[in-house]
Amino acid sequence: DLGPARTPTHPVATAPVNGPLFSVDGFVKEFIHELNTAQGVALARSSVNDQYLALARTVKNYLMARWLDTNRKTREAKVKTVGYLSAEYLLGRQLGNALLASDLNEIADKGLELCGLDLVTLRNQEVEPGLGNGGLGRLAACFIDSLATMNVPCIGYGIRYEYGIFRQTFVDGRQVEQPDTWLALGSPWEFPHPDASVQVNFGGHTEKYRDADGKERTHWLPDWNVLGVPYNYMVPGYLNGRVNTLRLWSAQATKAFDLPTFNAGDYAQAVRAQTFAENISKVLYPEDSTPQGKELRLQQQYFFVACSLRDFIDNELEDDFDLHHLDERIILQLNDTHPVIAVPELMRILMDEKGFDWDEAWAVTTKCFAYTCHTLLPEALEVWPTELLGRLLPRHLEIIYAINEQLLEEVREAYPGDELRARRMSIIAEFPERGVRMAYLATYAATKVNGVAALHSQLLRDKVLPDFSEMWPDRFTNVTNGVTPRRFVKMANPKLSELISDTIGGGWVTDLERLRELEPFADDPDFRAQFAAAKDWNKRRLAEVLRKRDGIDLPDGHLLDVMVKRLHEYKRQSLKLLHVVSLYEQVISGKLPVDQLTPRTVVFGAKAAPGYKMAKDTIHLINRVAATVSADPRLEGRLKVAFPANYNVTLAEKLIPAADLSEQISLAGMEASGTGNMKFALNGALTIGTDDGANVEIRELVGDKHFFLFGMNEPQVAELGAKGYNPESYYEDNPQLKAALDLVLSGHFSGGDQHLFDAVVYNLLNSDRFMALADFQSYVDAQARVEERYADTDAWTRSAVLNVARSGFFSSDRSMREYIQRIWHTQPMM
Ligand code: CR1
Repeated sequence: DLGPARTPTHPVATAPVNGPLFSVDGFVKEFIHELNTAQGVALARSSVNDQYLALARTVKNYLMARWLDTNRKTREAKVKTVGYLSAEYLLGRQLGNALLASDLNEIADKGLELCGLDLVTLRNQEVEPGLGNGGLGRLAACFIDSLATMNVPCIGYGIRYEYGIFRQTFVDGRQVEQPDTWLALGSPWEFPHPDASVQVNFGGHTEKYRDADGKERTHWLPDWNVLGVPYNYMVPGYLNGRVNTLRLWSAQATKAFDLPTFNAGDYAQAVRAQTFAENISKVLYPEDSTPQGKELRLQQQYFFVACSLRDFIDNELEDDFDLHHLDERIILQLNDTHPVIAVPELMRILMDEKGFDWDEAWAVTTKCFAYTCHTLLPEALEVWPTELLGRLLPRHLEIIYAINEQLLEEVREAYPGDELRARRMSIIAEFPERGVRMAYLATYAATKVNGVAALHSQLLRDKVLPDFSEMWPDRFTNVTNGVTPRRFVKMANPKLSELISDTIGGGWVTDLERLRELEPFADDPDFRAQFAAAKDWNKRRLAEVLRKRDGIDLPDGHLLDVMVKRLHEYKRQSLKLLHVVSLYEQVISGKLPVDQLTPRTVVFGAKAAPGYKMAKDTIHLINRVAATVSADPRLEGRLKVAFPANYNVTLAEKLIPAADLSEQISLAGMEASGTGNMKFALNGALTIGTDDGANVEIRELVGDKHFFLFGMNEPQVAELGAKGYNPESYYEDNPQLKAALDLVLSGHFSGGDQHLFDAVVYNLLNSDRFMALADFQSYVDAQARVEERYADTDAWTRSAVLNVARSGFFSSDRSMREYIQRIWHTQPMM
């Protein structure tokens, strides 16, 4: 039975084995001890950073005994572990989550007060580890939280980037990237283990030889290598005593410097190799949903995957473990194609190092991997040029060729004479250059392939991998994404959480479907009033944050309309912007009396990949519109646009609970799932959205009446595309749309410069790949329905309550349960 983890009630004044005392006094003692001995300062002389670090270490000390205990028990039980392989973990701040998981909030609050300190201030000192770009990285963080909470053994494997996702600043409205120095003020959450470093090889060539039995074998003779140093992080379950491990790898040179060169006095040259090696884990590639086919990126991918496999086989398994049964001890989940090089790496280890023959190695390998695809954009599927892959990993390329031969043989056997099909399915692409299609390799090797929402998984089968799904229909499955209710409801929305727990008890935190029990309260005016009060509190809290952080004033009593996600054309921030410009244009041209506008503040949050010109131009335009609209006295108190810089997990935790309206407006068939959409619904925002990704399931669950649907659905998009889409005709035929675009073209938002935003506007008029203009009218109409509902406060709040009550499905605990049952076949530990 994989029922949700139950909440144990532990007495508050006992100590875990070898841990500090669960009492305010015990806590204070531990905190002061950390301050004095680890920070080397007295309380009276300590900085906020000293205090934060000491607090983090104190909380860690409470979790420590449980962590060691978890590791010991898991090792002893020899159970199957989930090896989650992900190039990204967008963790968010650690302190709040650790306090929550260990039930220390109250004790810490009181203890710090006794020291004359304030917990909130210390929490705000933490710089979040932004080791991911967006949805994919945040999903990984939610999944490992759920597994720990559900008592499932898991090791998260990834890269300890020295610089995470860039810090976004705006200069004259344009995005300027700053390095993310998240380690600069100390990193109390990590445990480096240089003693457990592993070596990773690159380059060189291969040679054939005969082993003792006369069998032909292959030998890889690499020509350079680096060390991978593991850094362990705690992944605490919620109040259940389990602490899993996240193991991130940092690259180091095998030799600090070249001694002869150093002795000869050329110091810069002597450390060159070191710099080169350390570059591998230096920085996260800031691309989201589009691959960066750069050599360093492939080095990163192989680096962390090679470290992780080596680590698991050498350090997590018994010395005499028979690797023929590897699948009984691990299932390696491939989070998108980034870690797919693990497939030939495991084949290489088994054959070249452990003496398996091909069939044996393949039989094991195909049982150990499962693959999640996170995209539908064809250009987002990684294809590594064989030239590059062969130069960096010659042995792996050989193995990939051999895998491909076997695949094509199977295809030709299943579909004799269908040579076109064989060519379509080949792992090796021939155009525009010879390359390895990593998604095909993953699909062929994996036990299961899943998409991340029902619609996405369907389109994956029908459009991205149709030949594979025809040949192996049972391999394909769907697991709709989820989000952790601990961080995104309990922690981010304390007022709503309190109200929910007071109403239905606290069990919902680990059993989110229980939110259903709130449904009847949607009709209870008392409950609605408290619900609305929590929303107001969240808005005030946000206002304070934005004032301090960005100097932005949030007006009172506005509909808070929020679009936060990466800047991408397919997500259509430009459509939201056209709506804003249109409202504004109608007022200043006198077509719409300003008092007929619903008072509304539109908040954007979005980073653009530094090399993505159209995205950056869109950010510039949003900022110019925001400045113009917000400064125009004619709109005062009625329409405001805010674009706080550097949207990240920390800001999301403040923004999402405050939102009234959630913008999920991608072109249907483009957003694989979305997870922000789930967080908004769970925090009582209503969604305006297309029939795309997980929106489809949100709408089904919360009900049509409580979701503002607009736009074409996926078949209609396909039909319009096939017929030939002409965006300009929408401009010509729709005066409201025309007026909005003309206002941008007139230079109104660019100080009279009529060409500043040509790239954005003419892209919409001439190409508009994501059909924003086609959906414009429908979007505007849906926004009118939003305003109508919002005018009826009771009706709005009722819908908001029902959104919360009916969104329990979107817990990542549920996602994990589905992976466990249908893909991993692992067991929770008791
Ligand atoms: C998708 O765009 C999805 C997340 C998590 C993103 C988004 O719709 O919710 O993955 N894909 O599954 C992505 O980042 C690299 O691709």
